[in-house]
Amino acid sequence: MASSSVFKSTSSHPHIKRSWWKESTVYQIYPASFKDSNGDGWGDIPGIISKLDYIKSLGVDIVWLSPILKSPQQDMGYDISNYEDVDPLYGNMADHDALIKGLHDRGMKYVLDLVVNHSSDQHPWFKQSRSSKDNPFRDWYIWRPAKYDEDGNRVPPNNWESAFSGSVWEWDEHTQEYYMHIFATGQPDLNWENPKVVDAVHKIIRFWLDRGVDGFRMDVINFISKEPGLPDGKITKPGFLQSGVEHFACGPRLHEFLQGIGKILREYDAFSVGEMPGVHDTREILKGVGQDRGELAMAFNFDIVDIDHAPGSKWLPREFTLPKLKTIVHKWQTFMLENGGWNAIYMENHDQSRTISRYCSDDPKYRTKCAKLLASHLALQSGTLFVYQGQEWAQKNMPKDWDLSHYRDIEVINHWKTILRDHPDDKALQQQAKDQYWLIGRDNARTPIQWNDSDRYAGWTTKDPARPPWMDIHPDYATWNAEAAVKDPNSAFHYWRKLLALRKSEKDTLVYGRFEMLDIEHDDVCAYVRNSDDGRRALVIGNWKEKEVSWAVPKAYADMLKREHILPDFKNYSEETQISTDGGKTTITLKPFETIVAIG
Ligand code: TEU
Repeated sequence: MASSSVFKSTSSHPHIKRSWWKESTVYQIYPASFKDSNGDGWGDIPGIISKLDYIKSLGVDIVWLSPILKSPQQDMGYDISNYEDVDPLYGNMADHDALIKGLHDRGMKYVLDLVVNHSSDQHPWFKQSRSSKDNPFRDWYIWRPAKYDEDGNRVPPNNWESAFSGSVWEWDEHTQEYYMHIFATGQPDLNWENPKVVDAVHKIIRFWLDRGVDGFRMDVINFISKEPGLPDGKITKPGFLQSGVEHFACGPRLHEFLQGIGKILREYDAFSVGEMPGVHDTREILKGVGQDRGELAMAFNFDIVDIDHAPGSKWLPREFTLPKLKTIVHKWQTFMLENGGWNAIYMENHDQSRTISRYCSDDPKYRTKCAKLLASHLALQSGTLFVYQGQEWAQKNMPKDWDLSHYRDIEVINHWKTILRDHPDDKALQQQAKDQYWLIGRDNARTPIQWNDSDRYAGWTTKDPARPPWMDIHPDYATWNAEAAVKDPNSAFHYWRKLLALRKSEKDTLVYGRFEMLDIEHDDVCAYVRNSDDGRRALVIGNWKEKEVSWAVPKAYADMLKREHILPDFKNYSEETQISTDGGKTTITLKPFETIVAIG
């Protein structure tokens, strides 16, 4: 880490090409939890259509839906059994066409979640593949014979650990081989070494682009190329199973495959964002998102969302510190701007918990203040901005006192079974796991959207629904809901709305401008500066702690704290911010979770 207190990006960065998708804000919807229009207890496409004006009023440009295609829902639709049809849970193709039209009529674009590292085990391809070793579809998936230990016991082909259930290898009695599934047993990995699989995926991409889809979010797209030979993962923990991610994240043919996809996307000027877990090397990600690479437009990296758990184990806590976060933000902001790449900037999604609970405070006293602090922190960085459903009105994590009966996620449910099996008497470990499920578990992002206080289901479903919501409604819905936020001019909703407008009006500075992280070692304050090529600057300062903090403002930026530069819309306290200058030194004293933005 550099020793100076001011991290300057290098003097100039390559001319960053301008694109509509760089200046856009994406709103992510988790369809199962967004709005239930028919009272079956499950969100659906007509429910989303009923809220398009609400979404438009926030000022977003693109809507990304988590999967709505045919699926047995073992992993909430990330296990697809028909890539060219909508699951009846969500509606039908006519509903989907109506959604696309509804978005286009409102000047918004639509992004589909493309899950092609794996399919569902209920997909006809896999049913064929597992039927016999000489079936034409056998090689569409990754099958391997068993190995045997010195005692003649059958063992899996390697030691890779699945994200959801033990080994990545599932034994198939019928054909006496294992098949690979990096995720659930119902999510067999497709074999991208087979050109027929590549052709089939290209056909799916064209099918949806021709149907009016404007682009794709690509699920774990950096997993599609595995290292030949599928070697054992390095030993980093006791026992047989090891991560192995070094052998399946960003494998040797990834960029060849991405260039094949990129060629099709370019024909349609389509949007693309790749999800790239398990890789923290900026240069590797740049190969996928460099503006002249012809692969993807941008990628989600996992440095920030992996910050508060141990490497390789989501359920072993690791201390979150602000300097760690600032180092990561600095790394990705400066690197991509200086190297012609592009960031997807996000902090929440359907796999991550609610940021006000995770990093700041969701106490009613600070809930909106923290939501605004985090909104300014994220929205004023360079990159394409992603806002997740509920984040715009300060949704928080599930109640801490909710027991595991409220959790639905296969990841938590399977992990808890493992804990009880392997550590039946270790109450401390069991409590640590439950604490981590609450802090960072995916269920926190999946509680039904609280629309209003009209009934016990927060207006999420119909009156007297045939079935209750598939997940419990957060009990604070009467006070905290989308409609109350829209009515309240001081809500996080309107703060986000104004931030998105500011990004557009100040795009030279906020979207394309250079980035400088200030005072990266400071434990409590995160402050950064944006600089446009013509010298217009933005200064974003936030106190991330529940205490008053005084911070020495670097001389080069003290003048930006003059009253005329501070934007009143982006303060989260009504009182004037305390700024003092003594002997040429400027100090700002920030109340708990106070943030300010200055531009000039
Ligand atoms: O997630 C893949 C992924 O690596 C991380 O999000 C994380 O490993 C996962 O949430 C388990 O901790 C994508 C989807 O976003 C996720 O919802 C799916 O479960 C997963 O792929 C499999 O398709």
